[in-house]
Amino acid sequence: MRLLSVLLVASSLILVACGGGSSTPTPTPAPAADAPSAQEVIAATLDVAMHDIYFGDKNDNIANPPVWTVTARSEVTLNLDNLGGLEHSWVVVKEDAELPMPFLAEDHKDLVLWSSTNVQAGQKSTETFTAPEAGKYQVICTIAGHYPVMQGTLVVQ
Ligand SMILES: [Cu+2]
Repeated sequence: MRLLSVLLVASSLILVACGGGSSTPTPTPAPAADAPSAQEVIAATLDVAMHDIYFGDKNDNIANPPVWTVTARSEVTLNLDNLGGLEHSWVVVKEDAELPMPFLAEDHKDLVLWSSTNVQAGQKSTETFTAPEAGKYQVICTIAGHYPVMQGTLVVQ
């Protein structure tokens, strides 16, 4: 008997809830005039130090490649700072590419997704590119002999 009354109370509550919901339909909010477009891109800035011959702070790019993280399809501003005495580049390799050794820039253009200019010794270069789809991409310096000791990872989220 007690169970029945609990059920009756519960079902009447459900009825009230349903009745209230159907009599007051949820209003559809009008779209705001300044709503961001679906095409809006997120800007990101990567600061990359180049040395002879490694990226970042330590000459251990093979064991411990520096990781740069950006958002998929965002506009990336890349600030390259060549602190070395040789020229260097920052080149994103296609996701599924297997890199040959030695890597020769002229012979292996088909493996490249995006390439910076070659930054001369002691120079800086600011460049922009659109981040690819989400994934993990190898980044290498394509100056002859610099890969594999000069490399990093671009993580796109
Ligand atoms: Cu290099």
